[in-house]
Amino acid sequence: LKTGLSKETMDKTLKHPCYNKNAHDNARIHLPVAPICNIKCKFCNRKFDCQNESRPGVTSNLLTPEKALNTFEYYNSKVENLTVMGIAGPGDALANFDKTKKTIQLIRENHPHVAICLSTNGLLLPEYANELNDLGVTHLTVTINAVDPTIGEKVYDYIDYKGTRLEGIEASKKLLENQLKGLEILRSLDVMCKVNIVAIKGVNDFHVKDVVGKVKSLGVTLTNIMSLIPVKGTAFENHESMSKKELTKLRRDCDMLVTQMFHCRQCRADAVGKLSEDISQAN
Ligand code: CLF
Ligand code: SF4
Repeated sequence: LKTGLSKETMDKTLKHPCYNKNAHDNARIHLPVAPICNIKCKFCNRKFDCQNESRPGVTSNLLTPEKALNTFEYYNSKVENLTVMGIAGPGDALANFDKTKKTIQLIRENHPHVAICLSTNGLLLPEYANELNDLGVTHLTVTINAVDPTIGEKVYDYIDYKGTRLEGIEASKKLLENQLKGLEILRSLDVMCKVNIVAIKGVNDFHVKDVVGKVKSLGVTLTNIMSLIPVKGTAFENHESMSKKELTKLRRDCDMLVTQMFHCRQCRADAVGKLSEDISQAN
């Protein structure tokens, strides 16, 4: 565990099925309130959910913050041990800050025992890190696919930042700068952090260990390496994915540096239940 966390955040971490594999009987719900994204990953087809935290190929129904609270309450009465509310898209949680904020406030007011979990590409993290902590966010995932902009350039097409579109190396430099700055700020706050990495064969797979080492130096104590799932209509449409064996080997190698998740399900942005159940709100 990260140091400097409050007892409340540590207790919530124990009941968080992604952060603690022993919490397999605890459930999480993703509330899909964040449609917009402010970057373009080359593996993403925006017809689907954010691949930084989700399995592609399915789209979630969008909810307003008020509907999200109703949805939470509906599932809270049906699903046992619902201890985590996550916002994981379908776009980026922070690129839709007003909706994300309102949803957090509604859940916090009505269900203070629930851990609040976000996932983001990190572009706006320096701007919002302190406010997220004040809002009561306890868990935050940043997806970082490269810590070398020349590799990042092969993963990202562009970013939209403060009204300007940056492309190529400029985009990956700025994104990386903000991701690392964001993690640095979170280090001193009461937020448990995780870094997700999408491993792409021949593009960044050989570099994943460097990403893990870098975020370790910023105090991150858990990382989650996921395999690229090639999606139609993207630059990686016909790209070969890593085999299960290759992914396990990479995770094991990196586990020497930082604790790895071995049980990620690449959930949808509207997943609900235990990680083992694999259901969505559309089912
Ligand atoms: Fe959701 Fe992500 Fe929070 Fe978990 S998922 S926002 S940390 S509550 Fe979990 Fe799903 Fe893997 Fe994500 S299994 S894709 S790691
Ligand atoms: Fe797509 Fe997510 Fe990347 Fe945005 S951050 S481009 S939604 S994969």
